[in-house]
Amino acid sequence: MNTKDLGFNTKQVHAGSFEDQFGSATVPIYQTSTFKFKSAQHGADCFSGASDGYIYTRIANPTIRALERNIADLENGYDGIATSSGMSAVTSIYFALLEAGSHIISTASVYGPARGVLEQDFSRFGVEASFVNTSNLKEIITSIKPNTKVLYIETPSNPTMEITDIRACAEIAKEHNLILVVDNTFSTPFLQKPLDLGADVVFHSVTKFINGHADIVGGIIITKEASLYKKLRHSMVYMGCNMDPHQAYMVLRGVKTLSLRVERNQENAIKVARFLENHPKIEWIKYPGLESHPQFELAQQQMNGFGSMISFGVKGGLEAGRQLMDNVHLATLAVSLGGVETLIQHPASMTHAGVSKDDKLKAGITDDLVRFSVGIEDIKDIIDDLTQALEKV
Ligand code: LCS
Repeated sequence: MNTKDLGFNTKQVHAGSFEDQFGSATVPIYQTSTFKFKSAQHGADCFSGASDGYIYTRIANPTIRALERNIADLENGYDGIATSSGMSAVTSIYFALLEAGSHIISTASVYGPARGVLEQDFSRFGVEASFVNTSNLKEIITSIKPNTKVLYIETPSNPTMEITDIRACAEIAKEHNLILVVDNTFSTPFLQKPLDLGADVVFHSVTKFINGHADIVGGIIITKEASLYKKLRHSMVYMGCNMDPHQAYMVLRGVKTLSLRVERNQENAIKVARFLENHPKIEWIKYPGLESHPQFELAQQQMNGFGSMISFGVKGGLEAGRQLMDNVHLATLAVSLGGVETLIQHPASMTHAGVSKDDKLKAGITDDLVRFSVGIEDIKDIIDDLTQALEKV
């Protein structure tokens, strides 16, 4: 179905779907590792590209292709590449776009392992990386070197909730011949479309909002045009980072309600943010939808909503934050984010534990930072839970 000119809600339900021989109303799970050729010539044609038939599930599979086309449509991109996890999307991107002697500039407070794999692993192959506060464009510009190939940003960033100006980064990237990659996991294409703002590549941990039900891990990469798509698909296929058909089916089911969930997530989030902002036991709070957020105006310009991730510190620091996390009942004390359920976690000792103490502080990941992913439950219940837990602090 051609959904290019249809609205977002229509696209999320229908984009990428196709008719099969039985008239299935949803895209079935093509649980097969390999596909039968009609003849030896057909097999050879599939491999040479003369025919576009399916060959082998690591390379492509109908269920996975339906998901890839769906999210590519939602992001206004050329095409998509689904991966086994968000991290395999990250490593496929690094593998495709970097080489020995090249340099990448990245947001300092990116998801911990996206930083760790550059520092600990890609460094062994001669790749250099600088981690800067990408919210400050001057820091990006002064970090550019003759060998810089990629500008990689996460906005809002995990877990500091800092916003980077995507359009300005696209201009910098164009001027210096860099590829601009945006991790759009926190916003989803419903709230932010990096490719429309000038990015070359956008990706997601679909584990989060896109699937939305905390029951699978996965990733997806979308490019603006064909040549980067080919490079990235090659990288995914050769590293074996493919998604599985069953995973793709689950994500296809999840994405159909993306906008409905995100609307409710963020309707609750602003109420939680205002509650915390006014609570006497809260030291500080960072949510892009609050006027107190340093980039509130930029967030309004480049996002269609502020999402549902909140970071805050409890008065009394780490110990007080621990007491809060140990006393919530409705919110689940667990990593991950972007699901229908409310989650709470402590980045310094959990998701970002692999980042050195010094680098954590430079990136703004303080010991007292508590991260809250607001779910779609009744707002009264979420706030009652926080109220009773804060009373015990
Ligand atoms: N990008 C962002 C912004 C993320 O938050 C994560 C995971 C990834 C990439 C990697 O995706 P994955 O391989 O897990 O699908 N973030 C997590 C978090 O904050 N808690 O647990 C995982």
